[in-house]
Formats: sequence, C-alpha cells, structure tokens
Amino acid sequence: MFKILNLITSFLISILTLFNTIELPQDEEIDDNNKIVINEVIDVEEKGTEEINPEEVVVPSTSGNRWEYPSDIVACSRDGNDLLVLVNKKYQLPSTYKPNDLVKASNSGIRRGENYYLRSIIIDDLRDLVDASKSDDIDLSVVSAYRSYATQESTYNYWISYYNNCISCTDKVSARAGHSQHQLGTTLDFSSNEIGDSLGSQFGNTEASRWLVENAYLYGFVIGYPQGYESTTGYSYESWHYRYIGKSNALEQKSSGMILETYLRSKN
Ligand code: DAL
Ligand code: ZN
Repeated sequence: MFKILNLITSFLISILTLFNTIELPQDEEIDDNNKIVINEVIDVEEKGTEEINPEEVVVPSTSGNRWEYPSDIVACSRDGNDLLVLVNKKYQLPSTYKPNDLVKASNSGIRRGENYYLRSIIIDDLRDLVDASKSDDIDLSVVSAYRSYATQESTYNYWISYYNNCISCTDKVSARAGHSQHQLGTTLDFSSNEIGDSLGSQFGNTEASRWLVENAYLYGFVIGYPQGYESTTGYSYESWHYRYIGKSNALEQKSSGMILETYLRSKN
C-alpha cells in the first residue's frame, strides 16, 4: 500500500515539474489572468521597436478639448539634441533627426530595457531613479522609449486604424511623425509589475505611478502630459510618459509650478 502511494506521489511530482519547465515562445507571455497573449510588433527597426499589444493597452480617453495641429507648423527652435527643445503639435523635428548616442535602456538596470533605446546621457540618472524606486519596493519597467520618425508614422497609423480613420480622435492620443517627444531618445513610457508591464491608463492607479509623481523630477524626469492640462498639452493624460530634461531643469520646472509644456514654451 505504501509503495503504491509512493509511486503515485512521484508520478504527480514529475508531472508538476514538467509543467513548471515549459517555456513560452518569445513573443508570447502570460498575463495576470493566466491568459497567453501574443505581442504584436508594429515596426521593428535596427534601433527602437514599438510594441503595441491591443489586448493590454487601456485606450486613453479621446473626449474633451485639445488643441489641434495649426496650419503654420514650424521647425523646432532648438536642436533635437537640446534637452529643452520644444516638440509639440506646432514645433516639428526634422524627419532625419536621430540622436547619435542611442544605447540600450537596459544599461540603466530598468526591467525590459533590452528591448528599447535611449540617449546615453540619460542612463546614469535613470539608473539612480530605478535604484531609488527599488529601495522603496517599486518595480518599474520600460514599455516604450526612442522611436524613429518612421516608427512614429507606423504608431500613428496604428491608432488611425484603431479609431476607424478618426483623425481628431488619434491626434488626442498619438503624435504625428516629427511631433513626438519619443523621437528625442530622452522620453520613455513606464510600467510596473503591478499591471503586468502593460502600457496605458491603468498605470495611473499604481504605486509606481504615485512614486514617479513624487520623485521622478529629482532624477531629471518630468511627466509630459499631466492630468487636467489636456487643453494646454494637446494630448490626453498619460500617466506613463516621462521626458528627461536634466536634474537642474526639472527642479526649476517643478519650483516654477509650470507643467513641462509651458516651461518649455518659456525656453523656446
Ligand atoms: N503618445 C504621445 C503623445 C506620442 O505619441 O508621442
Ligand atoms: Zn510616451
């Protein structure tokens, strides 16, 4: 009887071990509900990939007032490499602008950083931010960073098709190519383990987001599209989207009481 019980137990243990060692293909992952989701890769370039998984993106609100693209779009008044360059619906980066110091975001120790690129000049401060967040039990990840002009074109077109060709809906949540801070290589979208590293408005309810609101400026990072300022920024609230402007500028911006958009307008 004992022998039979032992045999049954070892059989069950080997079945369990087998399940634990099953590995998913690289483009599949298991979400919080134990559902396998396939990541849709929108555009893969030599540097900078933009992954959008429609099942995981909680779509930002398109309601409310935003300012529209003006008829007199002009070139950015500062160079793309300048940390204080104003990029918005009026000021456009050249299609050829690409930072020449892109490195993998993983150099900062941020989770998922091997998939994305950022300018090397921001890596040390990002590492300090990630280390500080870890000591406060916050587990940040990166879910988008540098996007080339071409990647931004694909990303914008993705949202156009998502919104059934509604241009005004798309313009509230996604920048047209040349108008995205992501082309600077100093902007990244954060996520965290709390929401299974997904990208979207669910991030606003996480401890990680609360931590960034309190602390990100200490490391030079500033939220790009804050809540309640949609008519000034031109975009829906994006709790996950942060741009690096350097520690002293971030401190000055925070003390001024201005949001990033207004602060940059005062410098451009
Ligand atoms: N989602 C922001 C506005 C961008 O596309 O750059
Ligand atoms: Zn973003």
